[in-house]
Amino acid sequence: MYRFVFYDAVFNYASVSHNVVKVSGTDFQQCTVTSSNGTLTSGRDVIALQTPGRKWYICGVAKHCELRNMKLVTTVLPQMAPAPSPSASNTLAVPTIYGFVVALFGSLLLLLA
Ligand SMILES: [Cu+2]
Repeated sequence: MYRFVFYDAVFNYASVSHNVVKVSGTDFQQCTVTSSNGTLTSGRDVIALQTPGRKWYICGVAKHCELRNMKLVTTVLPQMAPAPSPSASNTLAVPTIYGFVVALFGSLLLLLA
C-alpha cells in the first residue's frame, strides 16, 4: 500500500521585485513563460506538493530566471507506507523550502524520511 507525504514549498521573496510562475519542464529549461496561469505574487506563496512528479517554478520577472537562476524544480516521490505504528504517525510532514531568498537551486529533490 502506498500513501503520500505532503510537502509545502514556501517561496519567500520581495513581491515588488519577483513572482513565482508554475511552468512546464520545457519552459523551465528555456526560462520562458508561455502562460500566466498560476502566477503567484504575494511574496510568501505556499504551494502544496500533493501529487508525485516533477514541478517547475520560475521567477517570471524580467530575466531573473536566466540571469539570476531564479528557478526551482522539485520531484515529489511517492512513499511506501511503513507498517502501521502508533508512534510513527507522520502522514503530514511539512518542511519548508525557502526559495528565491535562501537558496540558488538548480535541482532539489524532496526525499521522504
Ligand atoms: Cu525575480
